[in-house]
Amino acid sequence: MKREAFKMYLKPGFEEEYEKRHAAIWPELKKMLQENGVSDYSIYWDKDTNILFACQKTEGGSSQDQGDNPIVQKWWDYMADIMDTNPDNSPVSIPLKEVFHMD
Ligand code: RM4
Repeated sequence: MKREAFKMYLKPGFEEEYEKRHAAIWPELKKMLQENGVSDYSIYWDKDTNILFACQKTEGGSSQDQGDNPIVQKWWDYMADIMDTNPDNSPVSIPLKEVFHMD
């Protein structure tokens, strides 16, 4: 098991929409991520910068490495209107270095 963290970028003014869409996350996406070893997955929003900080536990790859799965790509396409994205609609995701952890 690894702990992974990364940051993404929300377009200004879309915090409520972002939270609303995630509260209704597609069951098939959630199931796919869990089956691919992603768990304990949280995303936090920094209101001052619109940066989204994500942390998760993984068994063999981050949620951000699952772009070859059609469900993930469909979700990324769905979310692209409110996030900073790459040309393929994947969210711009910058890995973060863990500098402290306490169980
Ligand atoms: C985020 C982003 C991530 C995805 C989560 C569920 O907004 O799209 O890639 O893993 O949602």
